[in-house]
Amino acid sequence: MSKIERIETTILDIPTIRGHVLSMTTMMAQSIVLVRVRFSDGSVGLGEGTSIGGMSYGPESPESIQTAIESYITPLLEGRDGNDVNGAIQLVEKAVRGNPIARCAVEIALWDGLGRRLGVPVAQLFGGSVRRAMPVAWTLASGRSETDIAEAEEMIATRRHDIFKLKIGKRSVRDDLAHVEAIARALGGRASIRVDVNQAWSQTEARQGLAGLAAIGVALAEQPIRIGSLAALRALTERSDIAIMADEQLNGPADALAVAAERAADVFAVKIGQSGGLKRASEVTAIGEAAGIGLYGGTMLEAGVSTAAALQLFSTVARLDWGTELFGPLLLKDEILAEPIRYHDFSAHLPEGPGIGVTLDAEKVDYYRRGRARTLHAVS
Ligand code: MUC
Ligand code: MG
Repeated sequence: MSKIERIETTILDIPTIRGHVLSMTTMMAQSIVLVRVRFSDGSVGLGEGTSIGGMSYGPESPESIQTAIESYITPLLEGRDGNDVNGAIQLVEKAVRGNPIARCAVEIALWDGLGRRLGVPVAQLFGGSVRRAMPVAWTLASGRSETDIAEAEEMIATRRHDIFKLKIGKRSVRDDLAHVEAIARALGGRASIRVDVNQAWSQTEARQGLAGLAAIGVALAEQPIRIGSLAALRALTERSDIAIMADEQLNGPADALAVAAERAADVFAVKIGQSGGLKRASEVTAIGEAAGIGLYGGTMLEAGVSTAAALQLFSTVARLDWGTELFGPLLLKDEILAEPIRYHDFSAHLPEGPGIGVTLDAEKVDYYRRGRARTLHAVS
């Protein structure tokens, strides 16, 4: 038996390559809660959890993720059989309500440790991968149409992305439609254009906005209205000419079942963090598949560890109708993996090797560690 000996957490603060403008916040950096689970046989499992814009996107923050893990999850798991991942999930779910990102960060590390000890990728623990590469969207969110167009052109030219998600909802519907139209016209059918409103629209704004987006030729709108009323989301989905995707609305299998039962959305943004771990995210995909709802591999703008874990899971899903947006590491100014995840030919590629298939660059981790005393050298 390989026991869980110790669980360690570290917060890293890494600048983004540019301001990432969402309806509720502008991100200049991403804070990553890195988890290391140390097992009695010497093996180590890696995990990661991120929120977006502190607490502005959802109820968890980097600090709450760290506290939930250190004060509530770790005492439950230390000394337990490291191979009993399902037992750990059940124990944690019973004692820790909510906090899906914190639970997921630890669960990733447990699957990673198990895969490493068995010498198999995590995908194999979920039945095996059916694809090694997945289409990957890029989010255009500089806040300026011209900059977004230039960014998209570069992504298409370098064959990195041809699916673009535009962040809207901060400005008026009219201004947002002009912005989306400018980008769609510039790219002229060479890319799939989608939008994410991040809950910003009222029901009336959503009706107007969705009609305008359909006229422009946008393929999909993500979370147009605030979460809570499935009846309201369903009313929009029923009359919309473009696909409606549920994102913030989905916090695990029970929410997925409720959305599916109401036919409140056409597509699920499946996020391993928001779902409360790989296991529950796989159940969300199963509910979506059974209900005939389209699937999309979503992100919380995670760095390489959680992105690799998500790739492992999404590689096992039968239909990924809308591809993925697992571009998180590319939004960061620096890479914390020893070997970065590969992005080319409009796809993210599944890392090779046991567990989630990635290792850390120890120096980078140390450099971005929160609270680390940075030595400033005077320039003469
Ligand atoms: C979200 O709302 O989907 C995913 C991509 C991105 O740019 O923001 C996130 C969060
Ligand atoms: Mg979203």
